[in-house]
Amino acid sequence: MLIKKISDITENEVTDKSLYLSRRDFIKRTTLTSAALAAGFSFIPNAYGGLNIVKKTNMAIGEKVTKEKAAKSYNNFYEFTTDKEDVKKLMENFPTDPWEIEITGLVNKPLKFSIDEVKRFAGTEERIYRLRCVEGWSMVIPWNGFSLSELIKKCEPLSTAKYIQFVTKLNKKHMPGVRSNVLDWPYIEGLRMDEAMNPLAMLVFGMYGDELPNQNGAPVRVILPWKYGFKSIKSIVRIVFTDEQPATSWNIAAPDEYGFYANVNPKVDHPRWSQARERRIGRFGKIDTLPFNGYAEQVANLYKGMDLRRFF
Ligand SMILES: Nc1nc2c(c(=O)[nH]1)N[C@H]1C(S)=C(S)[C@@H](COP(=O)(O)O)O[C@H]1N2
Ligand SMILES: [Mo]
Repeated sequence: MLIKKISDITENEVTDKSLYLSRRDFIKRTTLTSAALAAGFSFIPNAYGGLNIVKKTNMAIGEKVTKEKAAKSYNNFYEFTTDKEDVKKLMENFPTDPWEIEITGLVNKPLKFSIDEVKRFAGTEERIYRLRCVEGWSMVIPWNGFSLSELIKKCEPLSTAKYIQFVTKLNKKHMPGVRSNVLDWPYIEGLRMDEAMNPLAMLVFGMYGDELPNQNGAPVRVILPWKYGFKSIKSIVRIVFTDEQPATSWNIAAPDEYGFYANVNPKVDHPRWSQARERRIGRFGKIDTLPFNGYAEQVANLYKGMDLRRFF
């Protein structure tokens, strides 16, 4: 068997089911064996960090992963505060257990799942993705979870379901930020169904091999690496399948500044600042922003024939 380094694993393999299965078995066995040897145990419940990772994909090849500490202490979570460095502390007592995700709207069976049930829908992967905030900074983060499509398939959406809406928990007692009217609460986001089904779209419950910290959206969020960070909604409690384009918090707040699509696009500036370059957290200077944040090959076809200036 040919053993590839993580850096050799290409994006194509996100969709390659046969490779996925063999790699999954392979990684499971090797991590167990080497970990077992190192620890001197015959039984290792979790092979890596707190999560059992069965597949690794690097979608930011050649780039340094952002320091874990930085990724976990510089956060946008407006329900708590607009100060990125204060989110973590303000969320210390945010209750995330028990937690249910409710699926409603245009589905065969409206369902409720606990987080533990959701985690068993597919093998937990690690995917290194760039995350580009609309404010002009970015990080490279190893996320843990699996394709959002795995959850969608479980819900059997009707053929009339053309969009999917996500809703963040609203907990007034624990969320001091919702006293401000900077956004409409709860925080809501949405995707077109084909965007949500794209293999890059990820349902995330961990990062750096461990459970998602509160400040990064515990217990479950989505990560959409080709879109500006505000689309990657945190701490989700409800998913609604609809036949109409759903409203989104940032679009309601400032429709001229934040569109529904929010695909990373260096050629379309935000009305108040350029989007051509970005500041990678932990690096000096700025780097060029890439169309679709570098994931054009995987997602550009979703927007064929669309005027990306109009549908920003
Ligand atoms: N519910 C909710 N989700 C949210 C936000 C928020 O304020 N509330 N901020 C978004 C923005 S602007 C960004 S850049 C990312 C930041 O994710 P991170 O803190 O894990 O890096 O989360 C997004 N998801
Ligand atoms: Mo952001």
